[in-house]
Amino acid sequence: MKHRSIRLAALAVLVLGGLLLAGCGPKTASITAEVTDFKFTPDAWEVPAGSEVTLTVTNNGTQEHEWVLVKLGDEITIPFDDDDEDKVFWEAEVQPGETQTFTFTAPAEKGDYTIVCGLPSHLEQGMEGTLRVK
Ligand SMILES: [Cu+2]
Repeated sequence: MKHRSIRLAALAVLVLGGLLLAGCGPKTASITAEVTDFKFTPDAWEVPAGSEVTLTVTNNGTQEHEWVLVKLGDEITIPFDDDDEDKVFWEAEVQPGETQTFTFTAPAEKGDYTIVCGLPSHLEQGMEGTLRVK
C-alpha cells in the first residue's frame, strides 16, 4: 500500500512536470507564402514572439524570389542594395517552380516587421508584406 502511494506520487510529479514543460516550451508557428512576379500571397502573417517558425514558400513565378524579414524599426531604402543588407533579420530564397520549407526563430520583440523581396526591382514592383510578431 505504501509502495503504491509512492508510485502514484511519482506518477503525479511526472505528469505535472510534463504539463509545465509543455506550457513553457518554445512556441511554434507555421506560415506559408506564395511568391509570383511580383507579389506575396498572402502579404501579411502573424507569429508569436520568439516562436520556432516553419515557413513554406512556393515560387510560382518565372524568377527567383526572396522572403526577407527586415529588423524592427529599419526601413529599406529603394533600391534594395548593399546598404540594406545589415537590416536583414533573416531571409529565404526560392527558385522558380520550387517549394521550400524553412525554419527560423521569430524575433523576441513584438511589432510589425517588414517583409520584402531583395532582388533588384522586385520591391519596387510590389513585393512587400508584413510579419506581425505578437
Ligand atoms: Cu522577388
